[in-house]
Amino acid sequence: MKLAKQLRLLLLGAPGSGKGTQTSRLVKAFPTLNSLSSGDILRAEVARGTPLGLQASKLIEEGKLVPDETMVGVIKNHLLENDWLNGDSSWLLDGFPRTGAQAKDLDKVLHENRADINLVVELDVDQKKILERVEARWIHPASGRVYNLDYNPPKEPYRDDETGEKLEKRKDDTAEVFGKRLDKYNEEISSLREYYSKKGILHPVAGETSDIIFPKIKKLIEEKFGTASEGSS
Ligand code: G5P
Ligand code: MG
Repeated sequence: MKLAKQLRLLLLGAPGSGKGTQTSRLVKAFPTLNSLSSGDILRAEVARGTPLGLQASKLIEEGKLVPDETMVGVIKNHLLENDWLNGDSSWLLDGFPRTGAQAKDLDKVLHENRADINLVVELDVDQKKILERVEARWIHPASGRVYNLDYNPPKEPYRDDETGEKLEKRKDDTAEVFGKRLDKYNEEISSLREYYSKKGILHPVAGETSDIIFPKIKKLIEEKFGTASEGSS
């Protein structure tokens, strides 16, 4: 489906709430929508052993946040490199911003480029249920594709559906680190909620599973941004 207006969307949600899962489904449903995941970007830097990767790897493994200034610079560079820092592109950010300071700094950069955020979706999932999700998660690091042994298992056990490459566990998907990540999320989310609800663009979307949440987000986007059939202007 083609969007009638450019969409610049933030996906907020606790660790394991399904941000990555919704991102994959949304980019499939709306092919002009691009996506950036701050966690995937950082994990790629860790895998490449870059200076940022070295800095981030310890923080990620301890369930701590990478400093705001570093993160804002990373996302800004990715938007620039992809030529998305303008009013003509549609994209969604998964996992960024996650502090009030990141949100304000991002807005400054976007506003200067006439690319203000126009929708923020907060995934509202029962936090008691998500530890078991991340314990059963396996990822394909090169693409960011996410699997779950119970919910969406790979076609071949522990192998990526598209490349056949081996899947890996994330080092921060242990009960101990997950607890720290969740605490950090709960500490930061109220300032983000307040910030975006004052702007009138925050939409919490609740559901027990990602299958229930996805059609609600899709409908919200269709209502607010309209759709045009492929090929029409
Ligand atoms: P990340 O990578 O952004 P988190 O903690 O925010 O990590 P995470 O863990 O990636 O978020 P998610 O993307 O919200 O979770 O969830 P997901 O992967 O889609 O789903 C989780 C699992 O559940 C998967 O196995 C999926 O298949 C399954 N699943 C989905 N839906 C359902 C369902 O309905 N039912 C069931 N049973 N299963 C389901 O950030 C990692 C680290 O990077 C740093 C931080 O250190 C952070 O901890 N970082 C930043 N630091 C500072 N600022 C930032 N902006 C940063 N961004 C990242
Ligand atoms: Mg994710």
